[in-house]
Amino acid sequence: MFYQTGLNNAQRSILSSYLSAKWNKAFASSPTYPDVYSGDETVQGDYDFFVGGIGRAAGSQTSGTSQGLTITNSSFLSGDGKYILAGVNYLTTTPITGTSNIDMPSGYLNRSSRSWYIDRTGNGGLVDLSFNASEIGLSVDNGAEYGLFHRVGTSGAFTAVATATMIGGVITFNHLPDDGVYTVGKKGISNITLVKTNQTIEDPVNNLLNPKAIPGSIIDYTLTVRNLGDLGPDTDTTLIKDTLQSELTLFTGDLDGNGSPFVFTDNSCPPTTPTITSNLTLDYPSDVVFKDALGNIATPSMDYDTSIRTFEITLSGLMNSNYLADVPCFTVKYRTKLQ
Ligand SMILES: [Ca+2]
Ligand SMILES: [Ca+2]
Ligand SMILES: [Ca+2]
Repeated sequence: MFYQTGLNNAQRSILSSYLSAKWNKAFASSPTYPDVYSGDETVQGDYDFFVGGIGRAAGSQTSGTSQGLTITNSSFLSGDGKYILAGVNYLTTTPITGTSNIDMPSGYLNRSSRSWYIDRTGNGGLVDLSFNASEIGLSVDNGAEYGLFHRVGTSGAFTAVATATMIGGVITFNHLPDDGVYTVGKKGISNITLVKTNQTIEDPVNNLLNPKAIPGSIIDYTLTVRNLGDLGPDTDTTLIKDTLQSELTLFTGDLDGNGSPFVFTDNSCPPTTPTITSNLTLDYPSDVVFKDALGNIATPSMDYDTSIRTFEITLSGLMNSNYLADVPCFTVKYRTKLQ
């Protein structure tokens, strides 16, 4: 191999590490030209190919690429002996492209099927890790949020360690990577809607026959909750908060036949079809907080209770998403009396 200009020591070390990984040959490591890439070792998953990166040793190399990942120095190369190199685990004319759902951290839809081993030598500072979407086979979605995924070793779930927005088809994380396997994944969005409807059940004049909303009437309210997003909210964070109109009194006794004033019905939300279960449960009384007019927590009387003005229901579980086209939904019904 011949170069038109002399290589500095950093460039020699990067080049020697690249050749050593590709051809599976150790080179005589010296203080001047050490092997600065360990991703080619079997224990790391044999990320032997397209090794490139940055480094500084009496001269520097401030950017380097590996199969759609560009590493650019930001504030990392503050002294000699510092390197960050990346490589991939394939050597084919058709590079690995597309997405995978395997070993995902929560909150993400999918990730690039391609992964890189990154080996860092030296501490402190930051670099830009830029992933080119079309080059690695991700669809271009400028403005969408992405995560940088990391794991140590060749198996197990990734952890999202940084987030960034795609701009111009490129996702750039300003981050100091540790040693390990990296890839990039797309964030999901929760889009939860709530619709409130009511039905008069009984009035003091007509009783159950065509009841009207007049003083003394019993009116049932139904809250219909759907997730139209491609991601579920975090576990135990789906919260319903409802403040009663001043003329309504909440029934706090047994409405559902199991002691709860709230009737929870899963996967029944006409006219939306097709629907799926929400994967949530309403555990009464532990999921419910009642509050009075001043916002203080109140204990319900088990009957129509004029002191209760607000309730908050934090449903248990991780709500499904409509990522697979079906809409997860549930309803919560409660009973009131009109003053
Ligand atoms: Ca090596
Ligand atoms: Ca190897
Ligand atoms: Ca290292």
